[in-house]
Amino acid sequence: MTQSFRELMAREGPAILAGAHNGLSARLVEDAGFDAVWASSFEISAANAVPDAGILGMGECLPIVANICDSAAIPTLVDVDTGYGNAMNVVRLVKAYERVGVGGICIEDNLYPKRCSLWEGMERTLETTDEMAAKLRAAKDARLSPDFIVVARIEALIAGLGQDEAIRRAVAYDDAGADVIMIHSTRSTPDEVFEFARRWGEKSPMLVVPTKFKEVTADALYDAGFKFVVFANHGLRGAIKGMQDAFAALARERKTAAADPHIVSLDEVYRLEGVDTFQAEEKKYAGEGEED
Ligand code: SPV
Ligand code: MG
Repeated sequence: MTQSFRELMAREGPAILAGAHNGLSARLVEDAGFDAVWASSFEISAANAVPDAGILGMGECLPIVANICDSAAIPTLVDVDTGYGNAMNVVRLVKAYERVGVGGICIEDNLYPKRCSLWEGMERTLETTDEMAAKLRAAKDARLSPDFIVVARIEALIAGLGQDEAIRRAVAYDDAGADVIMIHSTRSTPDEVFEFARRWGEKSPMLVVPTKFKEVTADALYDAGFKFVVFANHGLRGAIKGMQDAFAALARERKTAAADPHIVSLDEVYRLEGVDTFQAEEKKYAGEGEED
């Protein structure tokens, strides 16, 4: 089992992450054979029925992230949006997240409070390069383990600022100590992330989230220079569809058997939540502590 993002970086081939929003979804990410968990702000927001717009604070996300780390044996990269404030907020965040087992964080150069990058037709003003660089330096100084990685996420293409600005920011973030550069795009083809990758070369590893450019494979992205590929929100969207289908069948047919085509067995739930281990431990410790 891979324990850290550094180990993943040292390996050949793409490292593929999938999004999670709680312990159960993180376990499903691991079960499906992905290399690491992406603790997605999009998923965590949606799972709490609020928009991905910096509504949830770090204090609300921390226990969710701790549960994610506890539930999967693969590393977790946490999408921390803008870091919930300035460099000082980032210092506190890194200390708190590293303590609960997080393997790395991804900080984006949106202004706090951010607006979901996937929303269309938005005016976008980015964080200054200096302020973002300060957050990255703060994150690197605050981490305890050299294995903890800091990903710098560039929103310049989404903000319409062009490739030159994206590269200028990448250079600044790399100089500030970022371990990985994420270039984000909401185009329907990967052309602009490919162009960025060509210009960036092998200066430092790159990460990409191909939500909108759906047809490109992880292998094609790797061949274009991306080490990390994140399937960010598909587990949650699948879960919503599964719940909608199950609830619709129940509401329509008014009997529990109606849900059967849309749900897993109770045994599968028991497996995922670790009932076997629980029962073995219960047996082992049964009677302990009782008075003679
Ligand atoms: C997330 O999964 O929360 C991300 C990726 O940040 S995106 O939704 O594309 O911004
Ligand atoms: Mg996010």
